[in-house]
Amino acid sequence: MLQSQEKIPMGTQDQTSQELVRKIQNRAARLGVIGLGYVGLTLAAEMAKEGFEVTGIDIDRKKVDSVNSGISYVLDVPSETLLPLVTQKRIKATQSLAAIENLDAVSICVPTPLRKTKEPDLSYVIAAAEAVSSHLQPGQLIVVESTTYPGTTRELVLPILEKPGRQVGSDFFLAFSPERVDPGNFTHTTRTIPKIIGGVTPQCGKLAGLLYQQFVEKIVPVSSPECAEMAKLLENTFRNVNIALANEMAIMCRTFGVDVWEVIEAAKTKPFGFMPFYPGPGLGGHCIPVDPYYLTWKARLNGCEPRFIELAAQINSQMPLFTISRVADALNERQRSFKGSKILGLGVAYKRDTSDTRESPALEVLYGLHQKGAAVCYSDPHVPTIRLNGEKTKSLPLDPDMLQSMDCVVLLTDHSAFNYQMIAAHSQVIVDCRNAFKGFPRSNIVSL
Ligand code: SAJ
Repeated sequence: MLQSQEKIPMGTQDQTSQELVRKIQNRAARLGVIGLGYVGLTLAAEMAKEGFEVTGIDIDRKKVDSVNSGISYVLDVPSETLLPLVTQKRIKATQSLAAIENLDAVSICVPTPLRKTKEPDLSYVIAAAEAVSSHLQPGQLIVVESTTYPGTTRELVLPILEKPGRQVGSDFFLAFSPERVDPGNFTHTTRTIPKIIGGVTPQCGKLAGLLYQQFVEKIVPVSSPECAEMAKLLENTFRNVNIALANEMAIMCRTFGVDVWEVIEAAKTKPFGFMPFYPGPGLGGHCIPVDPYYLTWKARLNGCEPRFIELAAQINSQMPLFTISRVADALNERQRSFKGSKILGLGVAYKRDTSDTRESPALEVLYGLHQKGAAVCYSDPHVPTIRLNGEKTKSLPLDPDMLQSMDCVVLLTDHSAFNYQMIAAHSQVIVDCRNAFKGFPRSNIVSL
């Protein structure tokens, strides 16, 4: 049971709110999560661990069946945690949107990707809002968690829910609370990461805060959903532009003949006013490269021109090409060209110790090397197969002979599982995009 932090004062409560407050406080509230990805399933598990009965709703039959079998497909929710919650009937999953009618609160955790035009794709949020609207019951609390531009909750979701003459703040309650899951981060979890909550009305915010404080250690109430939406975009845009700065430093250090990693380690010794970010082969994942475009798209609609954020995106997106140029330098030193060279990519996931390859810059580097005529292969202990220029390609096991047969090895994602000693000992030359070979003899290491 969570230690009760300062309770959210509920103020004057109408009958509907009082009923919901009572159900939340005695764990009788039936909770729902729409979208059982790495955010939704993790959230459902935290709710269930606190004693709530949770219904997960997803369009993907495989996810629904896997959850109902107690088999997890999300790194942060081990099956050993999920199975007992399912057998105790604390969690169940369904594809049926009608299940919403039997719930007291619903959290929407669906993807917010980009279209090919780099514009926001809110089709999943709209579909979820429409599903909720067609099954909405009096007094239900709806919380949107999907990362999106400021105004989405009030301008897009609210009208869908109010459509048939319902009134927010009395007939139903609506808030925005950004997900902040960092996949694979077992230090900061859904339970321990402070949760920002902005209600469309004060009562909406209080009810959402009361619900979430049952299974999240710290609630951060803000005055509006727009503030909550903007805070999340600030967090991730901050990360994006600082990574771009690290990448630009890498490009500049190359021209000065200075090791950018040594520069960053030195700068890190400043005990205040500095926060280290690191260069890499580019920006991957479905958040950091994506979220700033939600902000810039909305800003332009409001007449702002976010040049700084746009420039950061340009710098980050040129890093795969910069990485390829470093491979060219490494081959050139050995009188080799791309054509006729065998190149091994180490790590294709978008970041360390994950199997997720969405927006992975490593794939862009491998595609680019292939286009230049190199014979390209890869090894990633977390990613068994990828499509490389339309061909299904398998991850290769690493061994000394295989490494020695490669003209160049490119370390793209620094998984913990790699045997760095063996790789360094048996590779002709390594282009190290992640400073993974820090401290190794430099004779066959080429840094980004
Ligand atoms: N990266 C760099 N240099 C860095 C840090 C990251 O090149 O110094 C790259 C990574 O290799 C990766 C990409 O940026 O390709 C994104 O990295 P990430 O660590 O931000 O990973 P995400 O996107 O899975 O998780 C982030 C969260 N990460 C952290 O706060 C550490 C957080 O920003 C959000 O909670 C989450 O996205 C989200 O869902 O919004």
